[in-house]
Amino acid sequence: MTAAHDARTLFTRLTGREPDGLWSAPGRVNLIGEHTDYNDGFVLPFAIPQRTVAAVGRRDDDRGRVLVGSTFADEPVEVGLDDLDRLFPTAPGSHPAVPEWAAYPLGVAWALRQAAVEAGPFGGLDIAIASDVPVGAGLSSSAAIEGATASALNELWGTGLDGTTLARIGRCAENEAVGAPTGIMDQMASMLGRPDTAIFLDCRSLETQLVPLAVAEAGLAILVIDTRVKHAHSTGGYRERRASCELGASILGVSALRDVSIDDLPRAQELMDDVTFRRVRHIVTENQRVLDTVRVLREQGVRAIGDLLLASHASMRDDFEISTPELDAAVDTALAAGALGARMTGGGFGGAAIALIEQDAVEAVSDAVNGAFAASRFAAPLLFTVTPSAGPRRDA
Ligand code: GAF
Repeated sequence: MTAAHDARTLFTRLTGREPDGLWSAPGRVNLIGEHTDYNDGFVLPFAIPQRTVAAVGRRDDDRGRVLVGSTFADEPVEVGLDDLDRLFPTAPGSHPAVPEWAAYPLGVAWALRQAAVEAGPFGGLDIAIASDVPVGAGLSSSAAIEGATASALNELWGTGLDGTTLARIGRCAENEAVGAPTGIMDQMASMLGRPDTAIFLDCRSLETQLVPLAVAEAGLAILVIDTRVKHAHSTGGYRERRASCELGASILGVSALRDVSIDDLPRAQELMDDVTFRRVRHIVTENQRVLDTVRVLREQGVRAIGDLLLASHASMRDDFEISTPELDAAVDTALAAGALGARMTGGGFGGAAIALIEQDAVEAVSDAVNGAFAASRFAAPLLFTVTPSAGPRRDA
C-alpha cells in the first residue's frame, strides 16, 4: 500500500527515527441513506479498500507534545497536549485554530483524552499521516484519518476503548475540532467495516446489523465515479440542509425527522414552506429506502436493489438538492450504459457517484462516463471499483 510507505517515510523524515507502529482505517462508500444520520435515522455504508495510515511513535521527551505531519501539508504542526484544551472546541461556523487537516488528528487526541481522563497521564506522540482515500470525494477521507489516529492512540495510550466509542470520538473531533456539523455514519462505517458486508446502522441507538453484500459473488461490481468536484462539510450547503431538517422537525413537534413517517407527509406539506417540506420528504423517504434495501438485500440479493439506488438519487437531486450536473451525468450515463442502479454517495455538492454494474461491463461503463464528461467539458473523472472491506487494523 503506498499510504503505508508514505506515512513511514514521512515519519522518518520528521523525526529521524522509525515509528513504533502503523495503524490504518478505511474510507467508506454509503450504499444508501444520505443525510439521515444526523436525523437519528438509518444508513447502510460499507468500508472500502482505500485506507489512511498513521505512523506513530512515542516521544521520549517529557514535554507531552504531539507533532503531526501529513502528505497533505508542507509543514507539520506541533502542540502541547495541554494546549489542546485551549485550541478546541472550535466555535460553530468558524475555522479551527490549527490548519484544518491537522484538526482531525489533533481533535482525536483532544477528544480521546477527554473520554478517558482516568487512563492518563498521556505521553507525547509523533504522528505522520498519509492516505490512499481520495480527499473531498465524498468517500470519508476525514473519518479514515480519525479512525487511523484513534486506533493508534487507543493502543499507545492504553485506553482500551471499543470501536463504537472510537467512532464517537472521531465524530467529536469532526464536529468540535474541525467544526463540521456531520453525523456519525462515516466514523461508524470506518471503524466497523467488514469484507463483503454492509453496516446497517440505526443512528439513534447506534445498534448495527451486518448485511451480506457479496457483490463479486453475484457477478457484479460497484464502480466509483469521483467527479473531482471537491466538497467540504464545514461550510455552506451541508450546514443549511441540517438546519432545514431541524426546522422541519420542530414544526412537526418531534425531536428528529426519524420520528416522521410517510403517512405524516401530507400534514407536513400543509404546515411548512415548500423547500423545508421537500427537505423533510427526502429524509422520510430515504429512511424507508434504507429499510427496503436491507430487506431486498436479504431476500433477493444485491441484483435487486438498483431501483432503490435510483430513487435515492432522484430524491437527492430534486428534493434535497445536493447533486451537481457532474453527479447527475455520472448517474444518467452509467444507467444508459447498462448499470442496474446508480446514485451519488456522501454529503453531496460534489464528490462521487456509485454505479452497480455487471463485472464485465466495467470498461464499457467507464468509457461511456469518460465520453460523457469530455462532451460536457467536465473535468476528467476518477474511476475505480470498490469491494466492501475491513475496518481499522495495525499494519506494522
Ligand atoms: C457526510 C457526513 F459526514 C455524514 O455524517 C453524512 O451526513 C453524509 O455526509 C451524508 O449522508 O459524509
